[in-house]
Amino acid sequence: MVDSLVYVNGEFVPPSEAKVSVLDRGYLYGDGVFEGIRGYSGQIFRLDQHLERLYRGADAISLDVPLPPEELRDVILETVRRNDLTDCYVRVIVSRGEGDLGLDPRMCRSPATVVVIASSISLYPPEVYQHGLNVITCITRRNTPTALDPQIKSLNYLNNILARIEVSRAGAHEGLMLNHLGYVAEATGDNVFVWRGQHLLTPPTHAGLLEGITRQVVLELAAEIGLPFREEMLTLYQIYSADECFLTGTAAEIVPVARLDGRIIGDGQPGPITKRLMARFKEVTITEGVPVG
Ligand code: PXG
Repeated sequence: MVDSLVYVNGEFVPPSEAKVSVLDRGYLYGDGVFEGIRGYSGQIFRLDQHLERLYRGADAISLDVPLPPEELRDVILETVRRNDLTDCYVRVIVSRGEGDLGLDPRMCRSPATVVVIASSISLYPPEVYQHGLNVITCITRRNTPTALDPQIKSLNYLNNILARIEVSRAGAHEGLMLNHLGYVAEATGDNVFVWRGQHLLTPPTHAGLLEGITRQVVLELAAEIGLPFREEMLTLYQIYSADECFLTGTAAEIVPVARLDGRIIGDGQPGPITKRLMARFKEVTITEGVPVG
């Protein structure tokens, strides 16, 4: 981040000068939404889907993004360009802006704050892509959609962070989160898939999960390859006894799961279906995308 530039409300500034007010409601209340987007070989992967999710989330919390999607799209491309990055991780943050204390968003006196950071990310050590993740089931349940819908990628990530703390304490790589009924929802920052009974299965959105862009890509790849797939409520039993399991996310990409709660999944190595999807995903990420220019 030494020579990097960050976009803050219409300006590109060095990170040390990129400042947001302590009275911004993103800071005070987690009042805002964000996106994590990846660029590969000078192209931004699934940019329009990320933008659509961001604007939908903003709409869900009655937040007006002060610039239209086409302009924010240009800002994202410009931020990547100015940082001279070919492979990157872009973080877009829209918070409600500065205002007087008090929950009512009408306390807000300024337009929403828009920040774009172009950097890099690595969630897990590189060897897990060859050998698989060690995953635990977290005690912390995923937010219930009737309270705060996980489909909104809001600045309130404490639910996920509490689960992530359990993961670190257990010395594991990642944590599986169940919904309030005990069905599998997702991992702390990734979606979950299993291959069992010759079907690819993943929980439906109403299980209480973020509808991942990578999850969508994997479903498209499954259709393309001709793998039968279904969205289905999953219990822990269906993961423990799966032939293969993997997680998906923009930061994680596709990452195999070797163990869950100490139980070996399949033969404990990335399986043929997982490997096939990983290989095809790699091809897709370097061929499609919006050129940074
Ligand atoms: N579930 C949750 C809760 C997430 O936050 C995903 C699934 C995967 O979605 P995508 O659209 O990326 O396939 C996410 C992704 C970060 C960061 O620091 C963001 C996520 C996960 C981990 C880190 O920007 N979001």
